[in-house]
Amino acid sequence: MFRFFLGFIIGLAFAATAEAAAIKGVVEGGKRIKRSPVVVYLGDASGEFKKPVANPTLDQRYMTFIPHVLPIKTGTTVDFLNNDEVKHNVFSPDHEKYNLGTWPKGAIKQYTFDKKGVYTQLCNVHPEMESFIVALDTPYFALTDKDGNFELQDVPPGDYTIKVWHEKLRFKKQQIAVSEKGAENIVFRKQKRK
Ligand SMILES: [Cu+2]
Repeated sequence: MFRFFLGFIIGLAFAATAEAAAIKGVVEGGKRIKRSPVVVYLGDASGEFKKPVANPTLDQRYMTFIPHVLPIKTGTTVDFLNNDEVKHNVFSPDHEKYNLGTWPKGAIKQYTFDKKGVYTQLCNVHPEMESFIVALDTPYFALTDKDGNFELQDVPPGDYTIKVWHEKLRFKKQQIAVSEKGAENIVFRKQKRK
């Protein structure tokens, strides 16, 4: 009886995971991807999606922004936290443009990204500081690891356009079919210069 019950539970678990699966692949970009990761994402998704439990943070630490690239779903509020002994400023020259001011260690400012797009983050005290917030109209996105590998999780089966964003490199979008088992070996190759 217990075995039967256990089998039933495992069966349920499988049924639950079969509804959404992972898309795995690699972006071939060499050293540039080691320096700055790629955002991999699916084309615009409609529907209601859960907001992250906690706001993602863009740290100002060691005289730099951490992380260098922060993908978010539109509607997300980002916390900008100064962790350095010096004051930092945060502004973006992109889209609606904003300047959050200049603040000391331990203080947080916030900004909510309602429009999709790439927002360059800069500090007017330290011109070498730069990072990117990528606001997307989809909850299906991931950053590549240092070797360019990515995994988009919990994607429902269907046909999608999969795209990538990198601060320097450009890649062609692809049409992919995602089954209940997901999709594997999606490869983005660097575009040859004409
Ligand atoms: Cu600064």
